Amino acid sequence: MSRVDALDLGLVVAGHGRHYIVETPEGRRLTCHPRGKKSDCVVGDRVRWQVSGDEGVIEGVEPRRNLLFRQDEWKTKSFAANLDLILVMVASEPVFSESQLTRALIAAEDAGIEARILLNKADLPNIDSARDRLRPYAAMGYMVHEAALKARPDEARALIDPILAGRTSLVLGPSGTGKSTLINLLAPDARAQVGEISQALNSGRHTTTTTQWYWLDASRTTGLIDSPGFQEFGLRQVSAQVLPSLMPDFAQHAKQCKFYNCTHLHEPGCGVRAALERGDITETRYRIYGEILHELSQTRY
Ligand SMILES: Nc1nc2c(ncn2[C@@H]2O[C@H](COP(=O)(O)OP(=O)(O)O)[C@@H](O)[C@H]2O)c(=O)[nH]1
Ligand SMILES: [Mg+2]
Ligand SMILES: [Zn+2]
Repeated sequence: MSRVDALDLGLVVAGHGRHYIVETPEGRRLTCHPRGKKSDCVVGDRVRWQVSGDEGVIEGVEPRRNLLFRQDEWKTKSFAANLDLILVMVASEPVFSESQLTRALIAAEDAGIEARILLNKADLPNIDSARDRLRPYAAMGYMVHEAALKARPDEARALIDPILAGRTSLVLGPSGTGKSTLINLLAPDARAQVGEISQALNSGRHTTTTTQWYWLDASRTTGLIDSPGFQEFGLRQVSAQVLPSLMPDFAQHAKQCKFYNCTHLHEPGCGVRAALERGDITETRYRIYGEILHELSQTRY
């Protein structure tokens, strides 16, 4: 057993800058600081730590099962690690961006994590157009669920509880879609769980500016992670060649392409463009593919 293996195990439940909140197996929470760059960690990480005064020092991070992150030209932003499910939330209002949705789904595919879509605010009149825009995502194989978290909370719980039970899930989505409403519905003691501590980490600000872990059950088997909204969702971690394989509607039709290295932009005998002509791939998805491919083909200096 190495020196680090002999240390206590903990779960990272919140983080901000170089401060982390680590939870012990007994459920005690304490502020920890990483020792050196090597112990940089994210929410969901299992870490080895030891006491240092009334705080803790993180000495090492256990190997990760997976890591969800986004990467633009200059920086990498990690969402969380060791996830079973990514719940991408959208709503009938505000109108959601299919580009953001697609990017989140691609990042999940790339990280090897199951993703589902949750459409909220089913009580509002705009629901029909939101539903229409999500139909292609269901057709390409994603589970698409619909709820009215605020208007019909009991019904929403009955739908969502079994999906999350016993797993670690990350909620992702633009602000205003109902992420906090979901957390407060499923974790009624949400404030008590991380509130005070994150208040300290956030220096008193009220909106979600850090990623936070909530337990949904007393036996602490079901974890739900809330993350702050984001503007950009860079996918620089993905190589241009594998991009179509991370988009299920493209992957399916790319098998028919004449050239194995088809970019689906202008080659003859392209199965993807044939599917686009038939309407089996939507104009929107094809446009988003082109935009992401273009980003990934930019030279980095
Ligand atoms: N009409 C309607 N409004 C909702 C529903 N769920 C949440 N909201 C409202 O949408 C707004 C944003 O919700 P919030 O949970 O703060 O979203 P967040 O920014 O994703 O955390 C709030 O005013 C909520 O009351 C719903 O099912 N129907
Ligand atoms: Mg919120
Ligand atoms: Zn092609």
